[in-house]
Amino acid sequence: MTNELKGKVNYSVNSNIAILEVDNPPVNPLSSGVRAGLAEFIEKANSDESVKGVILTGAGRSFIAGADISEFGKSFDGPDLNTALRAIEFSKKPVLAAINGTALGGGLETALVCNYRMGTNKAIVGLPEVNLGLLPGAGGTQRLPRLVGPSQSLKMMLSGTPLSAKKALEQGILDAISENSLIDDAIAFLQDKIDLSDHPKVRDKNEKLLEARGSENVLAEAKALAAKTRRGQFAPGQIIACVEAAINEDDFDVGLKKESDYFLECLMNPQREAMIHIFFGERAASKIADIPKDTPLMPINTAGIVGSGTMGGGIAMNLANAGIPVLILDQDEENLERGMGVIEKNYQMMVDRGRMSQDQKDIVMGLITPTLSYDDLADVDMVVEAVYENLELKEEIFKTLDSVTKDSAILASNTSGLDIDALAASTNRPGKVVGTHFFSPANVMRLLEVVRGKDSSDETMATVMSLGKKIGKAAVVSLNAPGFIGNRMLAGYTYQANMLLLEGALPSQVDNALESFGMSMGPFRMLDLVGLDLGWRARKLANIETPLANKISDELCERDRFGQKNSKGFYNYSEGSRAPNPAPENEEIYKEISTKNNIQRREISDQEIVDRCILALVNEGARILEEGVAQRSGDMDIVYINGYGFPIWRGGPMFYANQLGLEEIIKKMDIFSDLDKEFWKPAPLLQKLADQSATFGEAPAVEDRAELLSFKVTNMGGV
Ligand code: 3H9
Repeated sequence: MTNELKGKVNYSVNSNIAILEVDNPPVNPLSSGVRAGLAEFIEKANSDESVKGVILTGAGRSFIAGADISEFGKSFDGPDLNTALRAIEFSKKPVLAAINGTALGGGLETALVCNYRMGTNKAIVGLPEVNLGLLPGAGGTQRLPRLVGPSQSLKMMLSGTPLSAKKALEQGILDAISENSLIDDAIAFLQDKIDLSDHPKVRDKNEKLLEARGSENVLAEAKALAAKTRRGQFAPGQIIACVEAAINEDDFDVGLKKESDYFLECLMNPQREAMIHIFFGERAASKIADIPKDTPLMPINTAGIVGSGTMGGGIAMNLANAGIPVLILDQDEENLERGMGVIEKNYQMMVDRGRMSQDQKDIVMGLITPTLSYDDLADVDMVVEAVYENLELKEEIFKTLDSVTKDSAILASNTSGLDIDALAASTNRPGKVVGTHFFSPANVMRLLEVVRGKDSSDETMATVMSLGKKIGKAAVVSLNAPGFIGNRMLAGYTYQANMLLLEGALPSQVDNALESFGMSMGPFRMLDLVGLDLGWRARKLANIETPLANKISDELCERDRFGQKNSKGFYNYSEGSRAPNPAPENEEIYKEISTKNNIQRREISDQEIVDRCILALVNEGARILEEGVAQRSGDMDIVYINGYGFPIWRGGPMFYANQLGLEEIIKKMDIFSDLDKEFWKPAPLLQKLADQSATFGEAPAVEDRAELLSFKVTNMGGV
């Protein structure tokens, strides 16, 4: 085996069975050395007279995590995957896949060319390629429908959601589950089969496909599912076309060839690059540049939540779902009861929809304990304060928490913008104070901004980032600066959306243009959902003059139009429905405000709407990057995709800007500067990178940025 190849396969023989162990830590992707090793050692096993069968397994915690994602879009070394898999499928001796952990994508496809499959009860199998803008291109679209039927296989491939070992056994993907030593059980299983004259091959199982032939239902249902859950994405249609070929082609290899052609089309599609950027971006975001990888983590075995409202309840569910016992505290008994009721109702909804069993619900509910007393928090490892946004109140709570909890406990604030350093200053443990900005509903939204105060210790940051991963969040670090990352970028986006209304567009045009671009919800539907009255009330309370862009929403509030909560805002809503209907009665308001402010109304193109709103995100993103508030441009992509409904297949706003070209962005901004010179001034970093024909990915490392731009990274004092 040559040294340049990545990963390897270990070969040994036990009781006349050759054992091929994929060894490519940490998760055993099918890199060049693995493909070469599989081809070489299957050949070796076949040519060794004493060997009667072959077991294929993985070293460490994973079986095989799929193709090596870092190879896509590049030239690669060694044999291609399908050559290696063909060697396994046509092995003269029976092959059993002993699935010791995750078998995903090409990993499951490798198992599907084996004659038999056995898993441990921790095994997980799935075809998640759709999440990378791809389809299972190593036979998965042809073999999985043969085992589980086309309908179930389409559900698996379009959702990308893996199955547990138990479910995989029920579905016929696994032949057996090992309860003891996997390799011993696998050897015994194979010994039993060795004398059979023939060993099953998935490619020969046609019954389930023939049953579906001639019926349009399966494909129509899949198309409806893809339209609903994967709007704008290219790969789902290709997956459906592959399964259609599996159903209708008599010759397995013709279906396989079609799969290969459709795979290539996905590979060449820009969505693939964008979605793989997000895959690696999410993993990069979890690392903090200046914190050593081996920083010790503090164990979080128990947690407390202060505040049993919507956010507190959602955060409690996150922790309980990850098996962490939570005490949820509220000082008002009625609130607490109501909060527990909401949590129970949310879980019940999951049971009713088949997403959770009654037993699982009982377990998670058993992990959430309500309390009215701070004293009960004495022994928890971490507390997340989740009361409403009021600095004095939060400071009071932090003081109390500091006095009642053990010294080692981490104190986190769920805030969308308050100063973490001020909260830290109200305690005697500033190193253990951190911001955890969850997004609503916290039990659903994946984004978690972890806010690093000036004193937050390495251990605290590393522990909270690791907890974020444990509870299934996409965690991104933000410095403690006004608006953190997401909301600071959002301000310019909604500003432009509002200005577009004053210049002649209607809410439905702005929303439709941005939804066609791929945003999950246009800005006015979003504002109606959040409630227009929050900002209006805050401005009134603080006696702040309404900025131009907020004049429309303030005027709507003056007329009792608060958004969905009272069925009228930018849109009208029928009783009990969230579907927006036009509100022609508002048009006079837009026109009046335009006239009062000397704004000429005109026809506005959809392209201008998209450019102005999205480039506003990009320009603010560039400032956030140069100030070091975000560590890397990809972090902002993760924020926007997981917290603000930006389409994953466009790779996030900063990746989108790179694709468009930063010079092009500057040109467009230059045209818009006729409308508003100040707003459209390019961020210095954006200008600099555009001048160098570079991308945001090439921005200087966070520690070098300040010097480069003569910008002092000290302005992190919060709001
Ligand atoms: C495919 O198979 C196409 C075929 O159908 C057709 C081919 C012709 N490749 O996530 P983690 C890295 S497409 C390369 O933190 P976990 C990852 O970047 C593939 N690298 O661990 C990270 O690196 P770093 C279909 C990979 O325990 C490190 O491993 N398969 C790959 O939380 C640890 O990863 C998938 O989509 C890979 N395939 O989760 C599965 N996978 O330490 C993708 C991981 O430098 N993988 N890395 O940041 C996963 O979903 C999770 O990694 C897994 C483990 C659940 C396996």
